Amino acid sequence: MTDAAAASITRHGVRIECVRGDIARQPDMDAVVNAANAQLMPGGGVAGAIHRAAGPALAEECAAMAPIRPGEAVISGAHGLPNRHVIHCLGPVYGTDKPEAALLAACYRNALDLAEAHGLRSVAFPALSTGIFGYPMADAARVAFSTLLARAQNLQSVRHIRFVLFDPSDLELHARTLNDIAGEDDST
Ligand code: AR6
Repeated sequence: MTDAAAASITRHGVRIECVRGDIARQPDMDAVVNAANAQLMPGGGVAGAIHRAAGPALAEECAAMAPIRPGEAVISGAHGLPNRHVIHCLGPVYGTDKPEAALLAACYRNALDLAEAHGLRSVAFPALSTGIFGYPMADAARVAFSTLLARAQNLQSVRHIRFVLFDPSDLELHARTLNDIAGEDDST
C-alpha cells in the first residue's frame, strides 16, 4: 500500500507528491505510468509489476502500438489494474540514448500531454529509467521534478501528480529533491 506523502507541494493548483509504494497499487489514480521497453511487453521492475497486475490483455492491446522510441509515450486501457489507463513511457538507457536528460524530460512531458488529452485528473509515475536503464537517481529526480514543475502551469485537467518510490532511500532522495527544486522556484 501507499504510505503518507513524504513530500507534497502545490503549484498552479497541481499537487505534486512523493510516496513510498508499488506503482501497480495506486487505486485512487486515474492513470499509472509504466517504465516500458520499446516493444511494450512485460519486463522486470515496473513493467513486470504492471503487466502482472493488468493481465495478458494489456500486452495484447499494446502490441499494436509498438515499437516506441526513447522519450515517447503511448496510452492504453488498464485491464486488471485499478486505474482507467496505463501510460507507457520509454525512458533513455543511460549512456546509450542521448541526450539522456532531454529524452527523460520528454517522457514526463509526453505522459502529461496524453493525460491531458484524455481528461485525466491524476497520474502516478515511477522513477523512469532509474532501474534497469541505469540513470543515476539524483540526476533523474532533478530532471523529473523540474519538468513537472515547469509543466504545472499549462495543465488544465491534471490536478494531482504522484511519484511512487519502492525503496525508502529513493523516497528520501526524491522528497528532498522535490522540496529543493520547489524552493528554488518559489516565485510561483
Ligand atoms: N513500483 C514502484 N517503483 C518500482 C517498482 C514498483 N513496483 N518496481 C521497480 N521500481 P525499472 P527502467 C523502481 O527497471 O530503468 C523493464 O524491464 C526501481 O527501483 O522498472 O526505466 C522494462 O521492460 C527503479 O528505481 O525501469 C525495460 O526494459 C524504477 O522503478 C526496462 O526495465 C525504474 O526501474 C526499463 O528500465
